[in-house]
Amino acid sequence: MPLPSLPAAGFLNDAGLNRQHVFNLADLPADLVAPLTPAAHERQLILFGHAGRRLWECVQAEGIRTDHPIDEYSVRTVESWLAQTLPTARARFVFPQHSQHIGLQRLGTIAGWHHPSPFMVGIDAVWGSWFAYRVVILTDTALPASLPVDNGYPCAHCADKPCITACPAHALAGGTFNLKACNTGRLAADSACALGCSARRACPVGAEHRYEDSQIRHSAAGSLAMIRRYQDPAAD
Ligand code: B12
Repeated sequence: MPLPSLPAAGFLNDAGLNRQHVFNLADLPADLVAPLTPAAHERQLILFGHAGRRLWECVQAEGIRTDHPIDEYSVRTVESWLAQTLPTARARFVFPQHSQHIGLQRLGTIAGWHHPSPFMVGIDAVWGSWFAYRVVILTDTALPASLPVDNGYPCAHCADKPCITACPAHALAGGTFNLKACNTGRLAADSACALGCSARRACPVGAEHRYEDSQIRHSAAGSLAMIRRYQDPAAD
């Protein structure tokens, strides 16, 4: 039996937002929902993600003119989808606007998308770690809730774990991810991974979906800037 999909999912897939999941707010853990302070009429949460290279191709085709082209493109795309598909729905964007307040990987776990890789970016057997969460909206809709889509956890069968040895900061060597070592390694003057995680790149799973180098550099520059702000909040 085909899984229920969002109306006009083809529009989103073509635009690179090729992962979507509808949750009923009432079915989600209360502590995940609470920071979003849903209004009484908001009954569903729709998560939009991208996997693979298509999104960046679309972003580049529109032209990169600001510091946050992926977020802006993704929001515009979901706005167009809403206008075409659910014109009477009331929808509120809660991500990317409030990114610190929503556990995206927890949502991804419930959707079946997320399994933790040794380097903590989510992974599955089809896309590898080459996917991310782009937009979350709360709506007053009554769409069919999505069923989890779980492509499997490849690290469970990976004997070599090349990600662990590829990390120049040895952040994965101790059996758990050492975020401090990761950050220190990325901030080092001669860092090999400031603008692209060597562990993520070494993972063979879903290698055909690996982002183009310009996307890797773009996203890594964003997280590097975030790390610099953590270390020196006065830097802004
Ligand atoms: C803060 C943050 C960071 C911080 C530190 C992470 C941390 N936990 O302290 C920094 C700036 C270092 C960072 C780096 C990166 N991040 Co980041 N980050 C976030 C953010 C905004 C919040 C995470 C968080 O703390 N949530 C609060 C907790 C309570 O939420 P949670 O879901 O319950 O907790 C999970 C995560 O925190 C995770 N976790 C714990 N420690 C770490 C450490 C790292 C490095 C990561 C990635 C995850 C992670 O495990 C928890 C259980 O699943 C999320 C977006 C979001 N709103 O979720 C992205 C997010 C986790 N990051 C993401 C990515 C892609 C990256 C980078 C690869 C970006 C890049 N290209 O450089 C790097 C990865 C670092 C590496 N290994 O190379 C993606 C992961 C996508 C996926 N497939 O899973 C997310 C989900 C953003 C998105 N829009 O999709 N990140």
